[in-house]
Amino acid sequence: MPLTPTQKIWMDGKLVDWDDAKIHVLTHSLHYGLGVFEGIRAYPTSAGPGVFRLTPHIKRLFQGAHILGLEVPHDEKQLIEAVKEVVRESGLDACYIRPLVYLGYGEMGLNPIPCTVNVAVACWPWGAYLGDDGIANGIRLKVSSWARHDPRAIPTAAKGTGMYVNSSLAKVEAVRAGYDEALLLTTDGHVSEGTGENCFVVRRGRILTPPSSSVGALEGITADSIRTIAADLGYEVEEYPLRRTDLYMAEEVFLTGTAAEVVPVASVDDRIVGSGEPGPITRAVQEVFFKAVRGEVPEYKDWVEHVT
Ligand code: PPE
Repeated sequence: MPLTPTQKIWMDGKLVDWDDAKIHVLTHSLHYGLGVFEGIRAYPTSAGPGVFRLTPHIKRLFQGAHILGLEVPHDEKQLIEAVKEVVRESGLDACYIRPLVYLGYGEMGLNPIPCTVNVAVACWPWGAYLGDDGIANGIRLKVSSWARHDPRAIPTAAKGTGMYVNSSLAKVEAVRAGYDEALLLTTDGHVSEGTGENCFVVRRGRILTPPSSSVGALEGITADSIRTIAADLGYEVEEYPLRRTDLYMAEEVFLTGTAAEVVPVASVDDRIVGSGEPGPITRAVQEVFFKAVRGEVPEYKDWVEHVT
């Protein structure tokens, strides 16, 4: 999706003009993929732009850096402020925010220990990641021929930059075959996650989701919000080791993520899910979610962190 520039990007403590936010071609992370990032959204609220669950996103960024052995030269508070500053400067009330921790210029070779750690925070307007029609009517999902990373090979609990080679391979395969999104299985055939989304399945009225830790899925912050919303609506969400055929037999399937938000799945591998229309549970959680992000649900007001 093409980028629409905004005013400023925060780089290592300073705001720089969008066009000046440049790095050297010998930047370490560009070659070896060792870095960590976040995806966060701001939504319009009655009190100006509100960043959805900003603190948990920044905490996960630091956790990921810790897992990958990267020492971030700022603290959580500074990066929370950096996000707010970038959103304020943009003048936007809805945007996608991308903090990035990467290894900078000055060293080469696989040992990252001597490298400098740099941090950038950018934001830009980003519409529905899987399309407005996807959110309204559901997407076509394809189980990928690529397996999800084995957590013994790469730490899937970190949102590491280089790990997204796996997601991009799956995404390209699905899109070229005419689908909207790919769903990755573990090497032993359990449902893991989408290329950038967690997966939920409704079977016999129960909401099931794979246990993140054992299937190499990211512990999604949107998924966490959906679990709370579902529980408050009276649905129990159970962690369950789902198989591919559980997707085929499901009454409803939906994906969650910051970029994707909450997206119904209309079909999996060309098999219609339920009636083919977004199901009642998907609709119910979607409705509350889109109100919550705008600060319109009193119980979830704390999820919205204002920038002024
Ligand atoms: N799994 C993966 C692999 C993933 O990348 C994301 C977020 C999630 C699950 C959901 O996590 P959360 O956003 O906390 O609910 N993917 C981000 C990057 C997408 C991109 O295209 O870039 C995102 O949604 O911002």
